Amino acid sequence: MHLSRYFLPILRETPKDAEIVSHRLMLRAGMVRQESAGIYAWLPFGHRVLSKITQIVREEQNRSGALELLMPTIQSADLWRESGRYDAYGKEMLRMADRHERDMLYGPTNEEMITEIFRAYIRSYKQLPLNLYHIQWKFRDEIRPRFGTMRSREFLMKDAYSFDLDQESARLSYNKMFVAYLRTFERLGLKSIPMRAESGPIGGDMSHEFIILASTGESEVYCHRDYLDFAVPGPDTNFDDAEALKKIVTRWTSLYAATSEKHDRDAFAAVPKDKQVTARGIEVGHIFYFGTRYSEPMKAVVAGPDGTERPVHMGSYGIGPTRLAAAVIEASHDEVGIIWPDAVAPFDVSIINLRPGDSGCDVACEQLERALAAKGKEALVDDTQERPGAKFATADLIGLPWQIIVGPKGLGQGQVEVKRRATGERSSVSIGDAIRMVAGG
Ligand code: 5CA
Repeated sequence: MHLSRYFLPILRETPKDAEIVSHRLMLRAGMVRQESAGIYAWLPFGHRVLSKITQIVREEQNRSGALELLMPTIQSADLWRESGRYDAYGKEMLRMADRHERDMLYGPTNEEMITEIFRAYIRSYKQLPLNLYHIQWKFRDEIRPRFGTMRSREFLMKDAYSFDLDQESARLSYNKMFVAYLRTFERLGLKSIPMRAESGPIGGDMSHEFIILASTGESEVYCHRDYLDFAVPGPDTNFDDAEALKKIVTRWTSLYAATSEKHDRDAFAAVPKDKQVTARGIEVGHIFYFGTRYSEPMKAVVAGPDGTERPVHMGSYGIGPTRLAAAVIEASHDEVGIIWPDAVAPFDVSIINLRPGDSGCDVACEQLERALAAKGKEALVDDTQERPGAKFATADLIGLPWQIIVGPKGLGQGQVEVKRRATGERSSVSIGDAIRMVAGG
């Protein structure tokens, strides 16, 4: 991709009304544009990041056995009257009427709709367990949307819903999602810690928030330092092995970790002083088991092995991809810009042409771009007429993992300069070596 033909509206000035660094950088790097309070358009550069995030989320959901579908954003109020949540939800719900004066709403979440789909088709325990998810826009009319896409009114959510015959099998579904979440956040380059969260009417410990530590996080969190060094289960994890999953979850819940709502001062005081971490955190995922909270009022029942019908046991599992884009930046930036982890980088490398129009530089850039593409690496070639200083500033701001700087002087000696964005390390190498460094092998 050539920058002269791309749409990357860089802002040189720091936007005044953006309070946190990720919001400032997302605006400056031309990733998003605010269209109304808490409502954002994702511009091409930001959209690439969002697509990479949702793809990783999707792959890990699929790996755990969940099935993707797509439910609409607009829902009927009658569905929510069945569960009793239509009146209870309050002003956060965006309500509207269609031309026939039927009450409709823009979905803030989908428990009711998925329960309706389930009850239409599933009758027997033999069709369980089932976990259905979608990645769809939600709307919550937050009083104070802030921090850009971190807490917005319209946001993307991956929400999964599990269905099981009883509490014991629901626990296995819960554990599958728990492990899938650990893997998802690690692949995004984030260290997440599952923390006990409010579990609602069912009680027990069946609700966890997945928290990323970051100084700008909205929640105050307390945890054992050892969690930061725990190894995350690998891609070979067997999601059909109930015992193995239970072991992983037990280990990841064995030490103290709680948000302020669940904080227990005495239990935390028992953690050795040098292991106590008090920090701020960003909630990037939240998983719940809520048993028959929806299946009972909405009559989603299945016949068990003895033929008697009973309400199905459910859980729901949310991840916020639009919040994650901001969280990744909070966790990975420096004073001059974003530092994308390889897995979510919108392109793999900036190729900076210091003298567009110079045939040597143009040919070398083309050669690099093509050779890297053949190895599956995407380049953004800065072929604009900006000064070198401005090009370097742009490359650092947009934070692609690698930079290859191509100028007439270096080329005269058969060399280009390669810079790793995260460390600032630079080396002058041949074009062949530059390709090997960026593409590996
Ligand atoms: N029905 C459940 C689980 S599917 C649910 O709605 N859970 S939630 O409210 O915790 O939201 C799930 C995830 O969506 C959160 O962990 C967060 O990552 C994301 N999220 C929630 N509210 C917002 C918001 N206002 N802006 C951006 N992301 C949000």
